[in-house]
Amino acid sequence: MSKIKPFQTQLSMLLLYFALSFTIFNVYTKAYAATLNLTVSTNKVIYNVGETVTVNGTLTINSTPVSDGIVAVQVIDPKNYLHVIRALPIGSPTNFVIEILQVYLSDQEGNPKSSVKRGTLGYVTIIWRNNDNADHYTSITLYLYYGNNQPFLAFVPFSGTVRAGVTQNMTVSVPIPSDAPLGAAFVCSAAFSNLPSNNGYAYCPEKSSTFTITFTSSLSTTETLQTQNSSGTYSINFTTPNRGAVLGNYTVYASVSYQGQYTRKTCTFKLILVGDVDFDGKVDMTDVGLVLRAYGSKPGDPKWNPNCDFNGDGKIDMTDVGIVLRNYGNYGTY
Ligand SMILES: [Ca+2]
Ligand SMILES: [Ca+2]
Repeated sequence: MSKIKPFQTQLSMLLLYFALSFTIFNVYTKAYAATLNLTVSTNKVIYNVGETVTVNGTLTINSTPVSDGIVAVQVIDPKNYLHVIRALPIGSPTNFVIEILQVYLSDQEGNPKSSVKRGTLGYVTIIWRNNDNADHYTSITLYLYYGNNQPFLAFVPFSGTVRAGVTQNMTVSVPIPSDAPLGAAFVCSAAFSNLPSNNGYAYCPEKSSTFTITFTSSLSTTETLQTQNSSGTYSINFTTPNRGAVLGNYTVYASVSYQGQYTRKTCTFKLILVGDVDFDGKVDMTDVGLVLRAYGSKPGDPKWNPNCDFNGDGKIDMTDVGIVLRNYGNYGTY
């Protein structure tokens, strides 16, 4: 028995050494090297009008998926207008400094409504609260999109200081386009320290509700929706309209404030009008004519027009004619 003891002592010393160094290492990484890592990307770099853009990314701290974060995602169109603004829960975040309590379609006085006629002015009421015992500068956002996933309105109806413990509400008008698709639509609101493009972050996950865009007045129910994302990842998507989109380079911002650290990442994508040979913003008979004129040509030929080679295979053939015909009638603005 006594012969084994030195070995046991050595072993326990060794274990103690490992335990100590492991603890010191952990303290060290927590205090000095907690690396917050946010990624953002789109599933494609170039989209044709009518395609769906998917933005996704990950949020980790020390390579571990975050289970209680909020990622802000903002998309700016080529004319620098707000296109999409979201605040996505990563896992199950709690304890929000500023919180959206409700957002819903309403009348001008803030009474809930379930439907609005297209081509008229609708109203949206937002209620938010400062849960903290300090004042906070806040930007409240509104983002509306159709049931077909096309964004149609994104703006900041309120920016200012929200006093400690105070609940505020606001009713704002939202023009419903006369060409709006009938049926379900969605309104979404979140509270930010500032927009991600201005180095801000989301205070809370968004709240959203659904309403109906009608041809004439009718009734339907309004339900509140809550976005869910699993730990460490987020994803949103939106569809670009094939008629009336702003063409060019879009910028996507993603930001997060987590455990005292702030990080922001950006990526870009381009929206193009496939089939628009003369770049006048519409695919019409002129473009079909230009493709037919260049038909059968390859680089170097007098008839060759690189703008007509939509699939980039170095020849203008039936495939390119098919592409211009398939996109016929689409339009957008450069
Ligand atoms: Ca054209
Ligand atoms: Ca071709």
